[in-house]
Parts: sequence; C-alpha cells; structure tokens
Amino acid sequence: EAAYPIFSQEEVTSHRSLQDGVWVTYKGGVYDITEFVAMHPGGDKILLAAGGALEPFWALYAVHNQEHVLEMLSEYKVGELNAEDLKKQKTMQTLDPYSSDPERHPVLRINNLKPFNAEPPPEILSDSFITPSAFFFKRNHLPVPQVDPATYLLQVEGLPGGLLTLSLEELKTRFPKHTVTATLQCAGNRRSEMNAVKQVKGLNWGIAAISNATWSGARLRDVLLAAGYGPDVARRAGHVQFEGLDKDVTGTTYGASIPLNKAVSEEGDVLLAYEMNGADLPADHGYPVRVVVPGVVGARNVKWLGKIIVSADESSSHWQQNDYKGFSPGTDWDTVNFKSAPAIQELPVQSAITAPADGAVVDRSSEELTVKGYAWSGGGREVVRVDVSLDGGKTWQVAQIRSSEKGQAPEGTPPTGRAWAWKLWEITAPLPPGAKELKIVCKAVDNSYNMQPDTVAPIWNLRGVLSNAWHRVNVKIRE
Ligand code: MTE
Ligand code: MO
Repeated sequence: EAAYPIFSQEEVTSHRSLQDGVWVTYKGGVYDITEFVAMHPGGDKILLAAGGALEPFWALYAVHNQEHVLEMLSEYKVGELNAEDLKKQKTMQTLDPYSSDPERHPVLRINNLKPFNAEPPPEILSDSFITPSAFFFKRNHLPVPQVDPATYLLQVEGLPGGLLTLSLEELKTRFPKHTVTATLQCAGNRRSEMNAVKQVKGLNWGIAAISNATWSGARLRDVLLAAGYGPDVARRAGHVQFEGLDKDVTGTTYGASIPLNKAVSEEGDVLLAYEMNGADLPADHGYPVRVVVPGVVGARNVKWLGKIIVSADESSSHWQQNDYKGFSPGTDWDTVNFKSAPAIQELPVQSAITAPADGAVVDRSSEELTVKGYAWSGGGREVVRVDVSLDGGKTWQVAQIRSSEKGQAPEGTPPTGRAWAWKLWEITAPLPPGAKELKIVCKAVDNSYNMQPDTVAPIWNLRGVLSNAWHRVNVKIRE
C-alpha cells in the first residue's frame, strides 16, 4: 500500500466548505470528498461531518446507507490522521449519545436500535383498542433527551404577547386539561410492502407503525390564545412550528409544523400532551410534553417539545422540507425536487390484517376462521366500513367493527370530522369448501368514501411513504 501523507486534525478541520475542500476522517484515514459533495448538493447528511470524523454521524444515522458511503470513500482517500489526534477521536467516540435511552419491552420488533425504532407484533396491536404505552410503536430520529421536569420550560414565540414561557406546572395548572383518544401513524407504516415492489429509502416498517392512545394535556389553542393569538395574527401567519429538545451532533433539533388553522380550531383537538394512557408521558413518547395533532401524520406530533413558533412559514427543518412528502412512482432520486410537493399532513385511509399472520396454516377441522385488523383515516374522517375477501378480492364480506373489548372503544359515533381513533374490526367466516389456500384481503372506506388503492405499484414512491394499498395475507389450509 502506498504511504499516504500524515495530516493533523487541525488541517482536516480547515476543510469544511466547497471552496476550501470538504475533508472527513474515517478510521484514521483522511478523505477529500469535495467532488462527491459537489455532485450531491444537500442530498446527503455527509456535509455535516465536514472537517471531522464520520463515525459519530454513523452512530446517529445508522440507517443511512453506509456501504455505499464506504465504497465511495475509498476513491477519495488523500492521507492518514496523525496518531495522537486519532487517539483523541477514539476517546470521544466511546461516549455513546444513546447510552441514556430508556429500557424497552423485548416484545417490540426493532427496526433500528440507535436511534430506536420499533413496532409491536401485529396481533398485540389488535388485542386492545388502547395500545398499552410499552407496546406503542416508537419512532425516534435522535437520542432520547433527558429532561428535568423541575426546570423544563416551554417557549411560545411569534405572538403579540411577546415570548411566553411556561413551566410544566404552569402548563398543567393554567389551562384546562383535555383528553383525546387519537391514533398515531408513521408516514412509513407498511413501507416494507413498497420495498417489495422496488427498493425505497427508509426504515423497513411492517404494518404496526401505528398505535392508539389516550392523550391528556392543555389545548394548543388555549395556550396560543393566552399568548395573544387573535384575528390579526391569522392574517399574517399560516403555520405553527414545533421544535423538539432532541438534537443531533451539530445541535440541530427535530422540528415540524402544522397549518395554523388546525392549531387554533376548536374542533382540531391539538394537544400539548403531558399524559399518555393516564400516566406521565414515557421517555420514548416525549416526556414531559409532546404535541398531539389528531388526524395528522406522526412526524408532526413533535415529542420533547421545547419551542412553539407561530409564523408565516412552515418549519425549515429537514423533516418538513426534504422528507415526509409524496411523489409519483416515476420520480427517482436523480429527478426528485422536494420543493415541488407539499409536506404530508392528513393521512389517507388505511387498514391492515393483524391476524392471521401471512403464511399461517389453519386446520380444516377448525371449520371457521377469524380475521382481525385495524382501520383508520386521517383528518378526522371516520372509517364507515371494512370489506374483507378470502379469495383475493373476487367476493367480499363486511367486517364487524369491534366494540366490546379491553381498552374499550367509546359507544356511538364520534362527532363528524373528529374521528381521531382507529377502529378494530373482525370477521369470522366458514372455511370455503375445497380451498387449499386463502387469499385474505382487507380494505377500508371512510366517510368521504375514500378507499384504499388495490395494489402498491401505482402508489410506490422513493421514500416509501403513504403505503395504504389493500392489505393481503395468504393462509394455507391443512386437510
Ligand atoms: N419528535 C421528536 N422530537 N423527535 C422525533 O424523532 N419523530 C416523529 C414524531 N415526533 C420524532 C418526533 C415521527 S416520524 C413519528 S412517526 C412520531 O413522533 C412517533 O411517535 P411515537 O414514538 O410516540 O410513536
Ligand atoms: Mo414517522
């Protein structure tokens, strides 16, 4: 191997821009990746590592395609880091930003450990209308921040009253406590089915990146009114931005925004929640305060809430601007223009089969089969019907919406436009005589008569979001 020149950390650190060149280190090697960055402007988080080590970024963004980066790196090697600076780097890197993450229940299926992303087994999901917090899916982009409730302060900016600062105690005592049962769903729920059509970028979620809980807290509307919100504000502002207290290595916090209308509407039910299922929010779900935006994609339900900003603009965060948007199946990473699509807010109608599992075998002697699942729609639209087929969609039966069960669904229909919670459904049907296999399919209909598309390919998109095709499960019958 040819001897490479030796560089100090200081020399590496002086290369942090396209003008001065972009250098990074990896395992003691020094790499000049200027050309790569110039070819992929803004497309890769790699620029954040400019002048420093790649390793801590890979610990944070473990999901980003490391193999591809490694391959590309080998072409750009220009030198070695001197021994002393390499030793310093290694000491720093043993400080794991995830070491204070909370314990999690072992039943969860882990999609990614650091940051922690996990979903429950589907059959657990449909066993209870309210998902116990330990089983609620968890989707973190960053380490879980440790927040001291005694010193926690929530800041509210951008209103005539000036900066409003609230302690946890003030949030709990100055505003009425409001309780809402709402389903959260990640935009990437059921992404694995898109992956099966053609590779997408993102965590390979199954059908359980969705859960339902009871949330209690102050209404965002009440807090904004207390900070001086009024009709004049509505004329100049259009968005409410949220910043989390979770930060990446550069100090950038998780952020998102929702339309101002949703935030201030009396029927919007947007909460600054401090309780989940009747207890303090668990660390993974945003302790001590998170935003709950019923009917809206998980990504806008900002956890570990630090700041609220009423603004003319959407959040400028990566997750609002360059992620969580839908595109045509024909759009790929070379042609995608994130500015051309709106940020996902309300989600489309969804349903899935939680039991039996795909590939299950049922005995002919059991004569009957019970199929279970969930159904939900965004924007407060109520699911009014779930159709189930056992023969791949040739014939259909209407499933029963379950009402008496653990963590019981409220009686009656929710107010129009405020159906925030999912519906659990089931159907028990005789095994069709002669059939060796059942092709079970489900599809839901909401009260705007929105229906799910029948196949994945026409809704495939490069980020694998909004995956809501008919859900299909195949089951063998053993004679
Ligand atoms: N809020 C912060 N501060 N940091 C995050 O990483 N992830 C978002 C959202 N809020 C996230 C966040 C995403 S993408 C989803 S789907 C939901 O939180 C998941 O909420 P849960 O972990 O309570 O299920
Ligand atoms: Mo998400």
